Amino acid sequence: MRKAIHRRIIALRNTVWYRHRVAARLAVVAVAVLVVYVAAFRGSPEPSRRTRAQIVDRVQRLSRLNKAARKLTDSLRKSLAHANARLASPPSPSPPDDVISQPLSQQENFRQGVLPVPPLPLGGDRWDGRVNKVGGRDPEKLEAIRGAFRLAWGGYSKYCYGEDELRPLSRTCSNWVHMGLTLIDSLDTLWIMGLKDEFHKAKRWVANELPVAPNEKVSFFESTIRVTGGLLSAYELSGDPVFLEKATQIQANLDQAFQDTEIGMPVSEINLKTGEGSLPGWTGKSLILSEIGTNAVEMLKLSQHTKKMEFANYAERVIDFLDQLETPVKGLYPSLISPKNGRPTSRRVSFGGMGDSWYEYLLKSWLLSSRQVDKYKRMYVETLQAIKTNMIKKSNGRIYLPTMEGTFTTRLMEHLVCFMPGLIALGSAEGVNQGRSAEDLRLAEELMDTCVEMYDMSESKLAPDSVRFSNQGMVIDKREFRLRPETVESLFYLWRITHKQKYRDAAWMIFQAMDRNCRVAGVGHANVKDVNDPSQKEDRMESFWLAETLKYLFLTFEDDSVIPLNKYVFNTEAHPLEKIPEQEMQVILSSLHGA
Ligand code: DMJ
Repeated sequence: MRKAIHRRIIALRNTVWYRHRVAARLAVVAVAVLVVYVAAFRGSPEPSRRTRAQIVDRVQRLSRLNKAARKLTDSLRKSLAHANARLASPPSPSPPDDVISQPLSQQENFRQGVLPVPPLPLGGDRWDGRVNKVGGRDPEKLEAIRGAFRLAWGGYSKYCYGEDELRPLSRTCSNWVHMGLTLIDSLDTLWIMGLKDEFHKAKRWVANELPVAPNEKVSFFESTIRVTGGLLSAYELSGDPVFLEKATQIQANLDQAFQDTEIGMPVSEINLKTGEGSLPGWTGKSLILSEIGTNAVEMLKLSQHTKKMEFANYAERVIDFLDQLETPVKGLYPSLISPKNGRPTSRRVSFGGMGDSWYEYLLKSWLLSSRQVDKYKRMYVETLQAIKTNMIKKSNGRIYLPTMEGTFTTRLMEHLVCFMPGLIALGSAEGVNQGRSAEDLRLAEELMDTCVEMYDMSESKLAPDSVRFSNQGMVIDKREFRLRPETVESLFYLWRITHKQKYRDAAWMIFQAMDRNCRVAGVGHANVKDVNDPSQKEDRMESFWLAETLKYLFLTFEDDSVIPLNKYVFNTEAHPLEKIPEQEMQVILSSLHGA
């Protein structure tokens, strides 16, 4: 009896459970049908009048939509999983094949004492002050900059391969150095950007077609920094001796320029075949400071690699001559000098045109010599001191470095001067001015702000070639933008030295303005005639656009270990050259000083 009652209870429970389960299922199905129904007829004015065929059609469409949504969800889920995995273990920075890179430990050395990095700026930081601890690469920006380079290189290759420069608007070519200037100037950029095929093709041109003694008058200065500098850098990066061979022949021909003045300084222009030299009429046949004084980096390198000491000898001759020149302020040199008696023929002092790279090479020769030549360091520090006490001016809260005429400072500053923030920052990171590194870095950063402001002030966000400072602040002087590198060069140094994000941000803003306003579709980039009306272009793309501007921009977004600053010195045309090892430098020095 008890058993029977128990069985009855079980049966009843099962029935209830079953009924409830069925009811629950039925309820789920009913709700689903309701949802589909509501979805299908949402927005329909009169659902009751729909035909059966319409309903079937709507249900089919909904099921298709459902499938697509499922696919989308799946792919989103996959991307999310991928992104999470990447976040969990970020890829180590990997430079493209063939790029010169150093192990991270060297980068650490730079920070930890081989190059004593000064304390970060103590004040005056008007930007956001974010500091990145590591200078990893930014692949997206690198690709954009490489794209701009490819465009310009492509246009040059298509229309002017082996000639000096491309005129991008008319798609014609110009020659003034007669040695394939853009090709030579671009060699190391091709290498650094990993454009191997283009590099090897260009190397064949150098080996087979580069003229080393064209029967033309060429600029001693421009050929030294662009052609010799470019070939030397290509030699060191690739190790191919053909580059060194050509650089040696060309510089030997250029050095005939030293024979043509009474005081033994090089003339402006020299015919590489006949050795005939000349001086420019517009200077009243005077020598230009930057033209005679910018060759120590290339000459020391040539002597190191060829063991021929006449190159280093010429450089030493120039430096000694300028070192003993009597000037009103120690460390500031006249822009023009008589080739007959070596006296100043102008009282103009400038860190822009006619002066700039002479000062640059004082610090860079010292660094290149692995700090072996005190004279270079002393002269650089004298210059830095003179700038601080005699030249830096302030206008509306911004500092600037104007040109001086005698003892008067003008209110003009050229874009060319904007390499100075980078140079001063480099000297500060290297501790050239003992005990004053932080002060120097602050000066560099403030001047950098002014140079960036020169871009920010115009409608196109391109900088004019020069600005004037009035009581109202900075105004445009020369309206054109010439694809010049100086500001992005300095941003590169300041980024590498401080890792403040603001420097990369500024470089990116400037790159975008350059590419947007100067691009000539399918051909390259052209100068802009008026930074407030960039539609007006000049038919010119100078070789430094590929050699310097795009290279510095690229390196700003590369990892610090690509062309690391503790190993390389950039010549004034942005050609990286390895610091000369101490022992090899001693060989050069003992030969120079007859020991
Ligand atoms: C470059 O050829 C070099 O940087 C040179 O020292 C001065 N200026 C131009 C680019 O503006």
